[in-house]
This record gives sequence, structure tokens and C-alpha cells, in this order.
Amino acid sequence: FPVKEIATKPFEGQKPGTSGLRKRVKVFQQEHYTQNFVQAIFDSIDAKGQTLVIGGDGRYWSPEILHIILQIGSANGVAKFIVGKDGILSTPAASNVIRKYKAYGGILLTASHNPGGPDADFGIKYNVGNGGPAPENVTDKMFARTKEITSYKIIEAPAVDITTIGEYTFGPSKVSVIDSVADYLVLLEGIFDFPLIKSFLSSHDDFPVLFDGLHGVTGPYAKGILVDALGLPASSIQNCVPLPDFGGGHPDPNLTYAHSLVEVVDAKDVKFGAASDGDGDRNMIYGKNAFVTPSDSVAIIAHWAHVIPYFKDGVKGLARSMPTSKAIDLVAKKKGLEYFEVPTGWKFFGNLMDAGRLSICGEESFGTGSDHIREKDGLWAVVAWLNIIAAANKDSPNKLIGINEIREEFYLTYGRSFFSRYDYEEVPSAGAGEMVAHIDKALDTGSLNGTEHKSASTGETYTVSGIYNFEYTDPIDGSVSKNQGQVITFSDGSRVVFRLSGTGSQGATVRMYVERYLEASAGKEKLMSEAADGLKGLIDVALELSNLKKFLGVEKPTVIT
Ligand code: VG1
Ligand code: CO
Repeated sequence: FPVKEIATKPFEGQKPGTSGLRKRVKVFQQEHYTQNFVQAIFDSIDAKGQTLVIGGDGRYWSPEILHIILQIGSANGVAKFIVGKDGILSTPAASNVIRKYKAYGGILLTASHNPGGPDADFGIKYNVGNGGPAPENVTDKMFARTKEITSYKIIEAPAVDITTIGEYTFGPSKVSVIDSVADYLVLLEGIFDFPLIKSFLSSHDDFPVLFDGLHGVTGPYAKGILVDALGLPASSIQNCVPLPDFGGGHPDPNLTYAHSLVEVVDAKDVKFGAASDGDGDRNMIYGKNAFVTPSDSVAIIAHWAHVIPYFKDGVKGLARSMPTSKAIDLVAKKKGLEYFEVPTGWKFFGNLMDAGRLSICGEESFGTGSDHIREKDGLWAVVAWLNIIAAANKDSPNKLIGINEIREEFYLTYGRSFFSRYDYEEVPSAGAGEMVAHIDKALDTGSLNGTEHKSASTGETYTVSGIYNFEYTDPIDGSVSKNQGQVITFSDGSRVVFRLSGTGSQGATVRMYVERYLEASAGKEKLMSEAADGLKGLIDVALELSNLKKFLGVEKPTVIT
């Protein structure tokens, strides 16, 4: 099998975003487009003689792209590929496989929660040897290569049958097609108290569980873990057959897009509902009238870490991404732990974990995880919650402790950070840019500092105490990431953050994050009230200050979480 060199020309815009290169399938289908990007990956790493993992969420066009990666990877000297059966590996499972088999890195074929299908999205993401997303210095190199590429290398060998587990060859390279679930199940069994969870679930008919895979990658994992290992009935999982177009849905676990879960949980009074996204790294925890906002979820897991066997020797440190609420900071302070605030995107947690300074972290965008791997992990979070609830109930034989009892105890201990995110998806890029410039101007001139703003709907007044643009210096390697979001702070400790998304495939997406803290002494009733009520006034003020509606030309956000 000779190595062929194919001439090509650079494409515009092959810049990896928050989490890899994400574009419409049609864009990836252009002649040479995918090949260029894959060659740019190989030009930016040194994979000769190495082992690479390939997996993904199984979305439309995955088998075709997997074949291209074998062609180009093999031509660039990769010795061995480890491929999930049918090309399937959830993002956390892929991170685990990279670490467990000490692979050099991995290529993940996913656009996460973005819809799939011929007219929807595809994505390619490179992960490094620690199992985490490539850091910015690596993705910057890839982008630079895409701008100067003149040719790529391929080997034209017959396609590997990825539908059957086994050992194969592709040209000079070896290919190992592995079970997508087995290693991941072993991983979770080593982290959580499976016997405790199993005994709690089997003795509690009053605690029905429902997991919704939204036809993403987690279906087979949920079956292996929740049904086969934890003994839940088959009716405890739904939409668990991965489909190339996710059944036409939007596989994003939030109250808007995971309506298939929300409807059944509400109708059947399910005590513990959960969902994951297309590639399995996000999670939502939702019971009837009991929604756990992700910022609280990670803080609650940190608060309860002592009941999880993996953390029996203690927790090293805690962290969150900048826009995520500060609930987890309060846990760190109380427990005397080190804590960090990093930019949006999981890649920023990796160095801290590798340095042994971080155990549990999360993002407001339904991402929660720990240093067991280097990606956020949807099913890990779901099982963590089950572990916590099982442990809490062991000490409460007469009263069932569910999601809301756990939340309430948490708020009464730490107070509550009310949090919400407004997403304005696929708005005109020009308007989004003008809005950013408008806030930057206030930042430069200080024109907003000390000004008072009254909410028309609640009458509350907020006074601006400062504005800054979030910048991060990695404490381990000293790398600096600038312009990570504009933060407006208020005299009562509230804050509003504006950020442009780095995962969209078209136009611009503006995210507005609002946070307001309420002391524990406010009492149960106020602490347990709806986030939307607690935040109404602050949201009015945020919209007014940014002039968002005018700049974006929209009245309402696409999604509120
Ligand atoms: C979004 C989220 C961010 C998350 C990223 C990848 O990024 O806000 O918190 O890490 O998606 O998640 P952005 O740049 O669009 O705000 V996933 O599940 O899409 O890999
Ligand atoms: Co995802």
C-alpha cells in the first residue's frame, strides 16, 4: 500500500473552537475539506509509531470520516488504532480508553449536543495523551497548518469492518475494534459504591428512575450501567438506541431540548430523571418539580464527596469555569480546599488535574466531572447522584431523601447562588460584535461604574461595582487565555457575564449568564424558590446595560437554562 500525496488548497475557518472543529455536515463533505483538517492534526502532533484512539457519538457521516482518518493516519505513520465498535465511544469513554491503554491521543468524531443528520452538524476534536481535549497551543498549531496546507497523505487500503469487535490491519497499521462500553463500566464500578446503590434502588419502589439517552451515544452505556449492573428495570431507560440523526432531536440535556424526559418525569412523578447529550459528556438531573442547576450539581457532589469511594482519601481541589455559579467556591472554602476559576471549556481543567491539584469540577453548561478522566462525564454525574442519594437514605430510614431534600440541606448550609443562562443562538455576527464593543467601551471609559439601575418589573435597584474582561493564566504552565468573557459585577455581589459561544456552526451565539447570591439565613422558602423569580430584576438590568435586544435584533432568547 503506497503512500499517495494529494494536492490541496487551504480552506477558510478551520479553527477549532471551545471543543474541536464544528461545522455543517455539508461543509465537511466538500472535497478535501475533512482531509485537510485531519492532515493538519497529524502535522501538529508526532504520532509516528504511536497508538491513536478513534471514537465518537455515531452521528451521520461518522463511518466515512473514520475511514478518512485511517487513510491519513496510516499514511502519517500511526502504528495502531483503537476504534470503538461501530465507531462509537462516548467522549468520557474515549478519554478513559486513551488513558487506560496509554495511547498517544485520540480523535473524537462529535459535535456534542448539536443536532446530527445530512443537514445538521459534524465535529472533529483531538485529545492528547492525558485523555483531555488538546490545549490551545496544540489547536493553534492545527489552525495555522490549515492555512498553509498544500497536500495531504493517504493510504488506500480496504475499509475495516468496524461493526465487528476484533483485530484488523489497515495498510501497514493495526486496528483494534473494541467493545464501546466494557472499559467504561469497569471504570465507574471502581469509583462508586455499586452495591449500596443497587440495594437502595432494589428496596425503593417509591424512587423510580428514568434515564433518557436522547438517541445519542449513551444508550448502550446506560443499559450496561443502570439496567445490567445496577439492576433497574428496562423501563428505566428510554431513547437509548443511538441514531445517526438522534431521531431528529436536539440531544442537549436541558429543560428545553430534553422534553422527552421532562414530559415523562412530570406525568409519571418520576423521582429521579436524568439525560445526557449526543456524545455523553453532559448531564441533567431532574425530578418532578426538582431541577438541579448544573452549578449546584457539581457543588453538591463536592459537598457529598466523602460518600463516594473514589474520594475516600479526600478531595484535592475544586474548580469551575468562569460563568459557572460560585456555589462550589463556598464548598471549597468550608472544606479548606484549593479552588480555581478557569475559562469555559473542559481543556482548562486538565493541567490542574495532572498536577494533582483538582478532583471535582464543573461547568454551568451541564458538564460535571472529576479527575478519573479528562473530560466531563454525563453518566458519572448521574451515578454520583444515585450514590449520594443512596448514602443519604442509609442514614434516614423513615423519610425518603430525594433531589429536593439534598438541595435544601445544601442551601441551608451554604446559601444559594441563583443562576440562569440565556442563549441567543445563530444571531447576526455583526450585531453580536457591536454588543461586545458596547460593553468594552463601558469597560475602557468606566462610564458604568457606580451607576444605579432599576428593574422595571421588580423595582429592585442594582449598582454596578465593576466591569472586567476575564483572563486566565494557567497556574501550571503559565499559558495565558485572554478575552474569555465580559463580567459586570454589582454592589450586592451579583454578577452578569456576556460571552460569545465557541461551539456554534453558523452565525454567532451570545450567552448571558446571571448570578445572585442569597444567604442561608433567608430561610427555606426563599432559598427553594424558582430561579426565574429570584433573578428577574437582575435580568432586566443586564438586558438594559448591554442593549442586547437592539444589537441582536431579537426579543427573546432561544434557550433559557
Ligand atoms: C459550550 C459550553 C461550554 C462547554 C462547551 C463544550 O461552549 O458553554 O461550557 O465546555 O460547549 O461542551 P460555548 O463556547 O458554545 O459556550 V460539549 O458537550 O459541546 O463538548
Ligand atoms: Co457534549
